[in-house]
Amino acid sequence: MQPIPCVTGLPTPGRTLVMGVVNVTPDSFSDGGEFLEPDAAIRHAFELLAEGADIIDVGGESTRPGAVRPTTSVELQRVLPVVGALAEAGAVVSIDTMRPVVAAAAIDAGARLVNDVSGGRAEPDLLRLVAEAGLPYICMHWRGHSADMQSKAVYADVVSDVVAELDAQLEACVAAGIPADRLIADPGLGFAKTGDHNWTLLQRLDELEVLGVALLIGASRKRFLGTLLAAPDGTPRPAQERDDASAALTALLAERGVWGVRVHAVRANRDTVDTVARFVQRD
Ligand code: PMM
Repeated sequence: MQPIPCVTGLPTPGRTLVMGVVNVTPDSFSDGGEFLEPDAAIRHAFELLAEGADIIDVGGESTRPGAVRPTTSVELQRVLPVVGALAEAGAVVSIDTMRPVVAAAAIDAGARLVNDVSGGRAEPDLLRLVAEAGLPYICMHWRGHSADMQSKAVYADVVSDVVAELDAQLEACVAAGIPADRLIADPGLGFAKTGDHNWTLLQRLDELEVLGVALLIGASRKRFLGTLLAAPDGTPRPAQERDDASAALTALLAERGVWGVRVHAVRANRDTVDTVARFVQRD
């Protein structure tokens, strides 16, 4: 068990943080269409906060394999009312976007963290914007947009390749002016990765510690869990029925001291994190 690292500008509860997901999209694999109306998204986010989410991650672009990107104005329309309402209520809001324009508007509306699944590779200007705003930043391993990312799931050794590529992405963040104590690295499970790649990354997570920054993992409801839990006829378990497996992974990750988990079912995952925190505490 590693001590949980601190990220400047974000809560430090002394346990793994729970980031609750709110996808304001019609097509996310995990909850697409459920929270497309701002009121529904806001209501859902407040439920997640009541269940113990430390951070709410608001996104307006689905990144499921093959997804078509929304226009910038559609993305803005989706996320801004939700970010504004949550920030006004005092919640710690993360904006899940690759676009500097969307990040800037969300920061104006009160977002306190930028979650960029492209890790600065889609639009490098985003890094300078985050540096100037003095905010923390999630830098995810990324090889390309969702439309064709699965064709890029080719590695000599997935762990060493992801570490080397993430290290270069983090270096670009620091060069743009984001200090290391505001950086969070994420191996990007499912992004240009097969199910086996995801499992290998999880099994060898300790090798990501060389990156020297806090780690966030987004395993919740992902396809590799649907495959693991498939019915006897091979039909993958539906996304909404993968929460027990997601919480099982959270237990293992919390025990290893990861900084945060990005999840849909907040109550189960927060209960898991609290249970692990008590289990590893020696009085
Ligand atoms: N996964 C998704 C979206 N955003 N952000 C980070 N940092 N890490 C992830 O693994 C990640 C993400 C896709 O999953 P979703 O459709 O459930 O949001």
